[in-house]
Amino acid sequence: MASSRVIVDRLHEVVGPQLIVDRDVIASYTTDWTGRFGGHTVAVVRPGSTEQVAGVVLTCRELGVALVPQGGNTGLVGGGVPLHGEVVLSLRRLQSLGPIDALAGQLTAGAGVTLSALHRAARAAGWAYGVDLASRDSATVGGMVATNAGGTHVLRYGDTRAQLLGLEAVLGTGSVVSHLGGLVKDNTGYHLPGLVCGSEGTLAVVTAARLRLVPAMPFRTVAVLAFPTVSDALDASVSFRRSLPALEACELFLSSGLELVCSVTGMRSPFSDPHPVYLLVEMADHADPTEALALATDSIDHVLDVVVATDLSRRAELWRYREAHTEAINTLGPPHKLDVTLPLGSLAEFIDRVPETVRMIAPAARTWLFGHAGDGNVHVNVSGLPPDDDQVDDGVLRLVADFGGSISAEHGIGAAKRRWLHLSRTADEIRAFRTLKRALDPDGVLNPNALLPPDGS
Ligand code: 2HG
Ligand code: ZN
Repeated sequence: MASSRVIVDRLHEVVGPQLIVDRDVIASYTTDWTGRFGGHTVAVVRPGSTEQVAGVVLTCRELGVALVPQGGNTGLVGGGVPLHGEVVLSLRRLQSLGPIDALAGQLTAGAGVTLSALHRAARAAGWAYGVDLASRDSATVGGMVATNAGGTHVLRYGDTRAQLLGLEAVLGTGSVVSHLGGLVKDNTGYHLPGLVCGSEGTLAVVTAARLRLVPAMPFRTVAVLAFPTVSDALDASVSFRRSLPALEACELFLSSGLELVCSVTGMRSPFSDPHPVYLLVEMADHADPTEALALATDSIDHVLDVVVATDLSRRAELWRYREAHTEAINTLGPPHKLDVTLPLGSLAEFIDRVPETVRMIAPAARTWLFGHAGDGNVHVNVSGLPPDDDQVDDGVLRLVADFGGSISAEHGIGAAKRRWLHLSRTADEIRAFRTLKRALDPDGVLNPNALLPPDGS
């Protein structure tokens, strides 16, 4: 491999002053959002065009140095930070936001466009974008495509892959593949967007995406319902999904999580008395959905209490009880994050059993459970563990596999879970992954620490 001096000089030829070596500036690119994963890098490069991205990939390939593509650095599994000296390829400057095709309801967005900017652009044109998540102000289109981001609206609009009509990306060979026409029906061979989406930067660097938009819904109602048990809350979630076509989100959290959120944010609980389990439900429609939600709620058993909001600021407050879990848990130190999906029939039992599974392995650790009840995705967060001790991760992920679940619902495998990939994928599947990796990134330049288990394991 070339020396640091040569790497810096050669990359400088490609991106000029957009090469960062200043240690203080670099620090924000080398540690992930949780603080659990981080390393060092020779340089951060911030190309301003697809050609420059290709130039960076080609240069790294030629010099035998690996790179880590990075968007808003909101990843939670160590997949977007350099762990062993890789070059950081920041895509944040790819900010182009094309015009909205009002006939098709589509737009092309550069990899560096944030989710909030995408929402604003869609809204201004009378449309909406179907994916939403708490890190919307920092998460970027490129990162969301690379990780197939899910979020809170998956049960209505699907994940990022379901919005993706086309892609521009730089392969590990340095060649640019671009298919951004946005034709909804287009059976002309392999679906590269679908393949690159969720590949966590291991096959290609996403530079732009063609995205479908969804109709904007002028009326919105959010409610938080309280239940005595997880099972009751999940039964309610099934009933809402069956009876409310305008259901946009159905999110679960527990009394301990709400208490922590309130103590960290200074918010007051929405209820005068604490309850064991909460379900946040959001409806969005062309007419006011409040009545439909009230009727559906009346037919549900074991509702202990309910608060409803229709105006924007109160709705945002109710959402904050759920969305602030991540930052509240982080105040306790870097958590271990196990983002998993269970078959809906096993979700309640899994949630009941996880705290005990953790306690058996690490009696002093604390388990936090919350997530997207509507699609079976629960976020198991464990605080009070040393960053490198992964016995709890092992115990919980094996429990997930025993229940027929997936070890990653939406955050990806990253560096955090690669050694457990076999719990969710067969040996033949992993071999096929490696074959694809070799074909599109023959020299292993792209994101070597993410997704695929180390060779030989
Ligand atoms: C969420 O649903 C995010 O809020 C983050 O996926 C989950 O912090 C987490 O574990
Ligand atoms: Zn989530």
